[in-house]
Amino acid sequence: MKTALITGITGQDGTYLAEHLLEQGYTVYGLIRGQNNPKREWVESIVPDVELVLGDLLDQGSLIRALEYTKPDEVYNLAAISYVAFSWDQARLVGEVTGLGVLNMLEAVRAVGGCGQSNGKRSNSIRFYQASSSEMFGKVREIPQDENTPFYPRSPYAVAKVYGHHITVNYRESYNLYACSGILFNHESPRRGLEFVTRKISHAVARIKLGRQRELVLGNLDAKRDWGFAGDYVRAMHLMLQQPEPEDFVVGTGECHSVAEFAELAFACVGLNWRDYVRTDPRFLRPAEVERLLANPTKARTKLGWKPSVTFQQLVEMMVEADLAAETEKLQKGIPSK
Ligand code: NDP
Ligand code: GDR
Repeated sequence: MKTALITGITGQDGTYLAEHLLEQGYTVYGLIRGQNNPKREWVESIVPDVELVLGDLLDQGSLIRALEYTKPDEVYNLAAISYVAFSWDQARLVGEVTGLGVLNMLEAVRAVGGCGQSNGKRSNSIRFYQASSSEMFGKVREIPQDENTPFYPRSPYAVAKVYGHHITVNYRESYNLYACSGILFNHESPRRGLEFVTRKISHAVARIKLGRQRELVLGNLDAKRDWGFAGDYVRAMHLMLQQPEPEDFVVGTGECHSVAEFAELAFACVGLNWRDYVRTDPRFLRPAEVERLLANPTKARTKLGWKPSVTFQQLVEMMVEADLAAETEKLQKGIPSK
């Protein structure tokens, strides 16, 4: 019986990972921040068996206390400010949370796990997973991207993630920590935040179909992403920490599609033509864009035995169906449109 602590439990990936670990027989704790986090109830409704402990990546003492209380075998550091567009507005905060927050957690792991010198012997029993991102490849140096592709971050978020990645590798090499960086490409689901383009689209499609919204305003329709299903990606996170030695892995589908393609498919799911409803507005364009990301997930496939189970088409359908069901329920209950 193993114990895991997940930071970022209120985010998209947190509950999927918790569900997966509970299925594997783990005792699971989730780190939650704030004195009255509005997402607490939502998390408790999905994973009631997860105990929530207070903590914030910016407050190292709280991280140490969380580790002392939960005594985890594995720490999954999913917490971050993860919305790329927002990272230009509050670049310093994003640097502190998404970048230096990783250092805070690694130092807490060292302190609590009693990690010693880099003398070849691993004296810290805690295994650490860092949620790194394909955004680190940014203005890509090669296509597709794998574990050896150089980084070229294009946003304050991506710059912070590059720091998080390198400090994880550095602590592994300096202190012989069992620490892995999972370089995950975009993964989506009905639990995705509404600020991200896929969910913004599926949510709008449902509302337009039900007559609750007139149009959908987007930014760059030509951006291409390697989109997979979040439920598949959390399996890869877990597999990484089960390897004999800690390593970094790229996780993606090896297929990429444009924002326009996602919108076209999503509207088609409800029998509508996307061109009748989508318009673009420059206010959704980014100061520096990542045009195209495509994973080469060969290492994850061969070493972890990981492969995705949900296709792009199935992902779009799953998201539209979930939003349609939720919006229909709201309509039936007379919950006002917003
Ligand atoms: P979300 O944005 O949905 O969730 C982010 C989580 O971080 C939330 O639980 C949030 O809590 C928490 N958080 C934010 N600030 C702090 C803080 N100061 N202290 C503690 N917790 C904090 O992200 P996802 O679930 O989509 O992604 C999980 C991780 O994986 C993130 O690090 C993201 O950057 C990374 N990633 C995601 C990819 C994706 O496609 N989803 C791809 C590659 C990497 P609260 O609710 O309180 O704000
Ligand atoms: P991304 O996801 O930046 O890849 O980061 P997002 O869904 O925000 O954008 C994907 C692409 O769509 C374009 N786009 C729009 N994006 C948003 N959010 N809203 C719009 O209206 C819109 N119109 C077009 C964007 O310009 C972009 O090219 C996600 C996050 O989960 C990160 O935390 C994670 O690290 C990466 O995926 C991998």
